[in-house]
Amino acid sequence: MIEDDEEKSYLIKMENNLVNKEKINIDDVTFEKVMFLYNSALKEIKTKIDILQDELKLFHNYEPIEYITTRIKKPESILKKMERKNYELTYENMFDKINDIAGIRVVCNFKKDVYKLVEIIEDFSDIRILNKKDFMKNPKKSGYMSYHIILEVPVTFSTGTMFVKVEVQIRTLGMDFWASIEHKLKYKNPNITKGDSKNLVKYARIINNIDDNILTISNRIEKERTKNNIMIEAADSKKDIEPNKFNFKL
Ligand code: 0O2
Repeated sequence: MIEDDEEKSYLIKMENNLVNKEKINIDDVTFEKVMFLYNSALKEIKTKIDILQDELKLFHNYEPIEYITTRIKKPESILKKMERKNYELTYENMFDKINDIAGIRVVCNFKKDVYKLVEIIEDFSDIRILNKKDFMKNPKKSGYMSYHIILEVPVTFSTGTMFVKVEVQIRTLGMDFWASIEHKLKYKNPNITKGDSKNLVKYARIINNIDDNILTISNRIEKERTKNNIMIEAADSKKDIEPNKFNFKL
């Protein structure tokens, strides 16, 4: 395992002239190189989750993922977030404190799928989990629900391997619908009225109820299917012990 200090010095070496306290300049080549690191990390995690999706389908007949999206935070948004949080605009702070420069969103059908995927991702042997936030059990005041994992993925370059941070957001279709709309209408919009804000919280609760009801239906269907399969298997095994007249030999 590469130690933290070793990693940082590796990064500094890789960036050549990137020194800890250097101020961020989004127009220079250093910034471009740093963003290359995050882009590479995003490709790595996307490939892992694509492979997981294929494996679950092929080997376990399980299709929990509806769709996956990825995005790299815009340079201006990185700076804005750092300013909002009162961080000095250095590359060091950008690496250490901004967790969602590379982001992947995994959208599932049911709440139970979200938790299943969290479990599976936690077990990926080559990633490092830094933090988990369950905004499904503890929704934000805004009504926002989702499961966030901040992790580091290993990215291998010609000169060595580096761990780079990615934020993984896992949520249901309903939560994603709400978050996308709310992001456009309210998130970071100071002009929204109190009434509209309240309504958005109300809609988040309604969507959560729908998610719960749909989960109940899905669990019932699943239970029924399992019961039927058990009955079919039992009937099949009964057939096996009956003498088969076509194969019966004296
Ligand atoms: P954008 O524009 O989506 O990129 P941290 O420093 O890691 O402890 P952080 O990153 O400040 O905490 O906040 P948090 O709460 O973990 O949120 C990370 C991301 O979740 C946000 O990134 C949003 O994408 C999403 N998010 C959080 N709260 C809300 C919300 O109320 N509504 C919506 N629609 N999305 C939310 P950014 O960088 O803030 O925004």
